[in-house]
Amino acid sequence: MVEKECLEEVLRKLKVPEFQELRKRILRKFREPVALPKSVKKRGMVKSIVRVDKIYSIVNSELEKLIKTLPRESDLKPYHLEVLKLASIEDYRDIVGKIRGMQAVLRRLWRVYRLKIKSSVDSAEAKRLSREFVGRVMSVLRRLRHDFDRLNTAVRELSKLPCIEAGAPRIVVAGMPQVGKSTFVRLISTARPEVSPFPFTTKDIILGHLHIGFSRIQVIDTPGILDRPLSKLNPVERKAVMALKYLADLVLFLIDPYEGAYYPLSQQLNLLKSVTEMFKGKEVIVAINKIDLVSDDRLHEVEGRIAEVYKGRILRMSALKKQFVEEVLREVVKKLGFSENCLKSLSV
Ligand SMILES: Nc1nc2c(ncn2[C@@H]2O[C@H](COP(=O)(O)OP(=O)(O)OP(=O)(O)O)[C@@H](O)[C@H]2O)c(=O)[nH]1
Ligand SMILES: [Mg+2]
Repeated sequence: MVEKECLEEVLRKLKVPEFQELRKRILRKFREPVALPKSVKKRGMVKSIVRVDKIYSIVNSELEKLIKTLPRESDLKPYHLEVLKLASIEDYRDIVGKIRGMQAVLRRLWRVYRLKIKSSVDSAEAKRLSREFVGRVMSVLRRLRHDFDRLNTAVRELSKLPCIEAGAPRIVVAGMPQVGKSTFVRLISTARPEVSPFPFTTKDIILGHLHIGFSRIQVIDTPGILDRPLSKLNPVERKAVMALKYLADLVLFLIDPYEGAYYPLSQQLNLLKSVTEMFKGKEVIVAINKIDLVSDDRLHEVEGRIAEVYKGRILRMSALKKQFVEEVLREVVKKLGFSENCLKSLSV
């Protein structure tokens, strides 16, 4: 069976026309010589009609492609709308509607000018009318210029999202920057997010799969979130919040216990508290990562501090050294409701 492409994949291939580029194409086409069979009469008038038809066909096919490919707002999932909002596009439906409207305006113009040219008195008038037609088309496109730019932003932002399946369970890996989210996701799933010693290495939502028996779990890497009020978060951090809110069946929250961590434990715990409060209905698993960097005493101290804000079981691992990663996975898989049998097939 051929798998249907997801919306994001379709959008990755879509090119929103750019006004200047379209303008150049139209002018080039308009200047191209028109070859007609010898038998054709009223050659000047026919050439003008051919030119008008060609211009209309270029513009109409661009608009048609857009209208056919762009999803309706009602087909977008809440997380798509959230991503558009983060890109300051809250009027997606209006933009697409405007393009549809302009397509109809262009069709009318084309019909009117064809008739006018057909009833022109001589080839000079036909030529003047075909020029006028191009001018009117340009002015319609110029009015759409800003909408094309915003649509381009919308398409780019939406196509950065991975193809999320509705059926397969999803875990979202979250935490402050640099706690090792991407290292963990790389290790346990098919995703290959970049890992580096600098905060905000991950700037987008990244999806990987973890195969267990015949099932697959969607593992989602997110950008780090800083400990600050929601209204102060930047658009990159807000993508992580969006993933937590809309995509997570289960949240795996990672903590860096190292005294010299990029962000102090107190801030990490504030964030953990905010996340559990903000997403009350969601199951959250907490794992201390980078245990290879700290002593047992420090580990106990960190566990004690976490327990002040989180009541569940606290796991430990080192994603870099591949220590106890399997234990974390077991907890994840168990919480997602997989059977003990499935757990047997897990290995890191
Ligand atoms: N010692 C040690 N280092 C680790 C471990 N896990 C990750 N690191 C290192 O921590 C740094 C950050 O790792 P990332 O996986 O990029 O962290 P992240 O949470 O995805 O960071 P952002 O994308 O910036 O939010 C890298 O230098 C990793 O090699 C671990 O278990 N032990
Ligand atoms: Mg990362």
